[in-house]
This record gives sequence, C-alpha cells and structure tokens, in this order.
Amino acid sequence: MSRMGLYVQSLVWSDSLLFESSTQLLCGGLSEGCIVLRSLYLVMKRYILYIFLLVFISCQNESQQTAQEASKPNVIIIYADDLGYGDMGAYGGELATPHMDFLAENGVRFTQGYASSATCTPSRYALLTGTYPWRNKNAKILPGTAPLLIQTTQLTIPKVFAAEGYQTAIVGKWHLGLGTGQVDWNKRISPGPNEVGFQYAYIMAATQDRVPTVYIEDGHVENLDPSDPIEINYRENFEGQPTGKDNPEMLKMRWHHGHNSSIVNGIPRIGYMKGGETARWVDEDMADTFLVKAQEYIRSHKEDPFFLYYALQQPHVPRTPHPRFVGATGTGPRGDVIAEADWCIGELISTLREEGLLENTLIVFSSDNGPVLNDGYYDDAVEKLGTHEPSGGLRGGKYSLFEAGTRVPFMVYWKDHIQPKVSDAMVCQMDLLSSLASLIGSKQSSTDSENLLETFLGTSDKGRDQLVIEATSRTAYREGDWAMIPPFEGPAKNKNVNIELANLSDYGLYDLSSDRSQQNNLAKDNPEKLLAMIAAFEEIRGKDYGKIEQLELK
Ligand code: NG6
Ligand code: CA
Repeated sequence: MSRMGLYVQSLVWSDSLLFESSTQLLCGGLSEGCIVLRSLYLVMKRYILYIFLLVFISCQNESQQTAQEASKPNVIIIYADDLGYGDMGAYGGELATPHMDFLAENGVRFTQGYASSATCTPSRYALLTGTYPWRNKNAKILPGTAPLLIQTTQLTIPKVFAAEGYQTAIVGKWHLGLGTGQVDWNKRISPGPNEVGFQYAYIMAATQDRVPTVYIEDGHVENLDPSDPIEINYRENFEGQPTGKDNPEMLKMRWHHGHNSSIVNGIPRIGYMKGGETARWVDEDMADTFLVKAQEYIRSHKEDPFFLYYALQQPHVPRTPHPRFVGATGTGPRGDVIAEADWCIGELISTLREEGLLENTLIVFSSDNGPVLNDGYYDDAVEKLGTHEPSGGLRGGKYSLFEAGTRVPFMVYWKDHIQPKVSDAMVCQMDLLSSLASLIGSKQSSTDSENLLETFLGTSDKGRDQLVIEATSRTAYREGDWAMIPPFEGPAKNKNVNIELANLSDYGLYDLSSDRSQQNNLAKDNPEKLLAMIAAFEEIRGKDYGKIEQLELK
C-alpha cells in the first residue's frame, strides 16, 4: 500500500477507536439513547471510510494526472505568415504586440531562430516534416491547385504526436497542396492534412490571395451549395467571369503586380474561380473564423493531450483587418492585421487560461518567412510604414537569401516550466520535429531535424552548428557567426517588392557577429574561411546548388 494509503487507513482506525471509546465512556451502559448513538456511529463509520477512500482515490488520480501532464503536455505551434524579425515589440519593432511579447518575455526568445526558407510552402514543408525543402524539388510556392507535397508515408510532426496518443489538428493556412492532381472541389478533397497526420483540419487551401477562397473542413468545402459547384483554373478564366484586370470598377483593393485574376469579395486574386458563392470566405472575418475554430478545438479536446497547429494568415496579402482593427496602428492595413493577429494570440492564451490548460501547454510561436511591404496590392504598407522596421535591421526580406528572408521571431513559452530568457542559439523550425518528439517521449526523428529540446526549453544554450537556408530554390549556408551566399543569376533586387534578393555575382561571406546587416562581404579578405564554408555547405547540399529555376513574381 502506498504511503498515502497507510496514512488514510490509520486515520480511519484511530478515528473510529476514539469514537468507540468516547461513546462507551459517555453512555456507560446500554441505555436506549446509547443504542441510537451507536447505530448512528456505525453508519457514520462506513461513510467516513467511503469519504476517505474517495479522497484517497482522487488524490492518486490527481498525482497520476500531474505526472502524465508533465510528460504529455499539449503543444500549440502558432505560425504567422510573413511576420518579420523586427515586427514584434519584443524584437524591437514599433508596433504594439503585447500578446506576442508576453510569450517572448515569459519564454525563451531566440535571436537566431530560422524558418528553413524565405517563402511559405518550403518553410511549412520543413516545419512539418523535419526535412530540408530543397530535397523535394516541388517544394516551391504552390498554386491553389497543386497536389499534396508531403508523401502520405512521410513522417510529420502530427504523426509523431498521434503515435503517442495525442489528438492532432490544424487550423489556418495550409499551402502544401491537396489531392493528387485534378482536384474536384465539390467532393471530398483528399489526400490532404487528414492524410498526413492531422485528425482534424480546418484550412484554407493555399494563401489568402489565391483561389479557391473557401474554408475546407476535413476535406469538405464548408457551406458549399451543390447546385453551384466550384471550378478552379490557374491558366485561363471562365467565360463571362470578371477579373481584376478587366473590371477595376468592381475592386475595393487595387492590384499592384500579379493578383489580377478572379475577383472575390471585391479583391482581385491569383487564379480563376467560378461558382461556390455561398462557400466564399469574407476576408475581414478570417481571423475571427480561425480563432473561433482553434478555441473550439481546445475546449472540446481538453480532456486528453492535443497538438494544435494554428497557422495564422496575417500579415500576408491581401491585408484585410476586421473593422475593429482598421486604423488601430496608424500604419495602414499591414500594421492593423499584425495588431489583429496579436489580439488573436491573446484570446487563445485566455482560452487556455480559462480552461486551466496554460500550465500544461507548451506554445511555440514563429513565422514562415521574412517581411514584405508591397506584395502585390496597393495597401499603404510602404506609405504608412513610418519608422517601423519589419526586418529589424537585417538585410533583405521575404524571397531573399540575406538574413531577413529566413531569420524570424521565434519563441517557446510554457508557464511554470520555462524560465524566461533570451537565447542566441541558432535554431530552425525544422528542429521542432525531433525536439517535440523528445518532449513527449517519442524516439522519432528525421535526418535534418536536430533534437534541441533542452535549447527550446531554455536549459541549454547549444543550438545547431550549421544550417542551409533557402530562398526561391537558391540555397546558402549559415555556420557559427558566418553566412555564406553562393553566386546566383538574376536581378539584385526584386523591384516590385523592393527587396534585395542576394543574387550576387560572386560568393558572399559575412561575419554576423560584427556585421548583422551584411554590409561587408569578406569573401576576398578571408578566402580560407570562404573555402571552408563552401566545402561544409557542399557536404550537406551537394554540388548542384547552382542549377535553379528562376522564380517569376509576375
Ligand atoms: C507570390 C505572390 C505573393 C505571395 C507569394 C506567396 C505575385 C505577384 N506574388 O507569387 O503575393 O502570394 O507568392 O507568399 O503573385 S507565401 O508567403 O505564401 O510564400
Ligand atoms: Ca509566408
């Protein structure tokens, strides 16, 4: 019997002995009152025993539960879309982001946290599979009609969790392809997130600026009217359907480059869509829609451990804050949707707190790639920026091999389990697969994903030694304080988005410890270091990194 059990037993015994002797003493003989008192005592004795037993069992359950909670905490990955290194207050940004900052200031905040890539699809692929995206030639920005990029046999984070008895869910942006080629949006769409480990999925297929502009729940388009079927085409328009290009009078947001195909909700998109009127989303409600789904999931799955991938759509274009947030920051829609995303995070944290789950939930927050201002719409992102610096002083931005492309906000929060700290360890989102596996007692891992659990929990300062980063199929190398960028053809700057891409005519070598904004190319001054970096890079990447298809941002 456990120590607790013995204690309870002895309490029962000592209590009843005391009661017995005191009643005898008081009554002295067998008076009637005494018989009543004695039978009352016998009944009570039994109840007291039951109560103690119940208390004992519930204590035992509670301690078992606490032990289980510590080894099987809930895990939530909150993943922003295009949030830059400098976009949060905690990273020096001028925008107020109190809830993101709460996670950063009470958790481990990484100063060298990386997405694998400077665009969305490859970063999400690396995050979920723990595999470098350049190992999969299709891991590029995908159209809304692309087939599923992850093999259904491939290891993924949700599969790791599911194998350990977790419930798993994604709410938000997917952008990893759906189906096997020709998707019929009017039937169950498969394979998709449900087939790669997510037991529940409430997603948008690709991006907010791409068709189909509908929510998909476990493979079914939500609110679809079968008499108005959805058709999607990325090459040509459907007869008689208005476009951003031909019908500017129908637009509430003007396109700057690309984004001039089908019009949905007054916003011109990438790709053509017909039908599905009742199923089309209202962009301004998207943040609330995803938030409510995430909250509902948490509330209805709180009894057993869960893994939730909450993939926010902000601040990717089109930036459509709910009217509650319009004008909230004075920096135009980009700032306003960051404020909106921040509020969503606050609401999610409140839900966890209300449900008593905050101490038992590890939260990771990061972004899929660096910042961009004008990404194809006239939305005042440039004009109203003021002195806020989305890249936090790093060079480049989204699409770039310079640091701002892949170095992003990255923090891990776990109430009462993680001591607040700032960590300079180099970590990549790709490392979450092996690290989170280790957290929940799984031995699963992948070749490219390092188990950095202690670093993520803040008990170690050791990060990865090296990392290959990727931007629109081009790859570069980070090791220690150094960044090496091979030469690539193409424009130095993407003029539409006004971002330096890091297409250098010769090798670039930067010492980030003294030159974090990559202004001094040391390749010529330090040829030995350059050669060592190239050799180490080629060891991982192979030698064919120069052969790339140019990405065209129309
Ligand atoms: C580009 C889009 C850009 C954005 C990006 C994907 C044009 C001109 N530009 O092709 O607006 O949608 O793809 O962004 O179409 S990501 O964050 O999902 O990678
Ligand atoms: Ca993105």
